Amino acid sequence: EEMRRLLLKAIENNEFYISYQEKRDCIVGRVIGLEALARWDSPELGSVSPADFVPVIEKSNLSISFGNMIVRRVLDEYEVLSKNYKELVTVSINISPIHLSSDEFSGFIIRETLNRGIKPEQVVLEITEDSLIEDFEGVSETLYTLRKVGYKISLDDFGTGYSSLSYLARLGFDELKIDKSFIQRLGLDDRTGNLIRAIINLKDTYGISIVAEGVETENQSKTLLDLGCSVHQGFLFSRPTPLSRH
Ligand code: G
Ligand code: G
Ligand code: MN
Ligand code: NA
Repeated sequence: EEMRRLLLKAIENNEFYISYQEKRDCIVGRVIGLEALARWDSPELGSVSPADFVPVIEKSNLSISFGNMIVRRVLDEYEVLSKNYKELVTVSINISPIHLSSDEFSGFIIRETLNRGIKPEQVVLEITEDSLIEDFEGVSETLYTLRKVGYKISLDDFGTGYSSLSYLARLGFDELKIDKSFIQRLGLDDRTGNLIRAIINLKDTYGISIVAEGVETENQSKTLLDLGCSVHQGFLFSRPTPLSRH
């Protein structure tokens, strides 16, 4: 269809840019990471949200070329960033299920990272549960390889799938991001608080760090701190913005 044709052209003509959102440790009081979020400025359609174009990419066989392009762009920008920042922050990249499960993925990202002199330890790969459903064996092997090299693996949108806990037990993760839908219900009912507390308890069981995303109010931030979650991401602290403004 039309959007597919425009996306193909957009990948060729570089119509994308990257916005970065800060991830803040509220106890230490500093930014510890940046999440890269793709943005598309289409000459024909104007600015299109990834919530709208990423699904079309996935359905159009463009996941790998798009994903590779994003990885290269983010690592190029990170190479510059890490020279300017005195305190090094990590960079998080959203990896689509199709991209992650392609045979070339681990070789590709390792090469692109090391070629730029970037340490894999500084790179966080955000994946969703969907990645694990199709080809669990293949993806878990890829994740094992990547973690051994030093990459941090983050399970994004945690709580929105239906079998997250079994994946946590079977795979090694470094980070878990509580989906913003839970954060938005915080304080509105008791259940949500209890659920978030249970998620935060996984920190010790699995030795992972817990990130709350979609934190918009001081109240949410304070409640999360009381519950034992100190790493927050959301509009309260940072709107996604291009690197030149970080
Ligand atoms: O940035 P937010 O604007 O609206 O993003 C909407 C959705 O698009 C989120 O689920 C986010 O994870 C996803 N997304 C944003 N950037 C990328 C990207 O570079 N790659 C992939 N696969 N998904 C992305
Ligand atoms: O799926 P993923 O978690 O990667 O997507 C992050 C999405 O959340 C992006 O669309 C980003 O723009 C959005 N986002 C980030 N912070 C906030 C926030 O505080 N509130 C809301 N509503 N959305 C947010
Ligand atoms: Mn994400
Ligand atoms: Na998320």
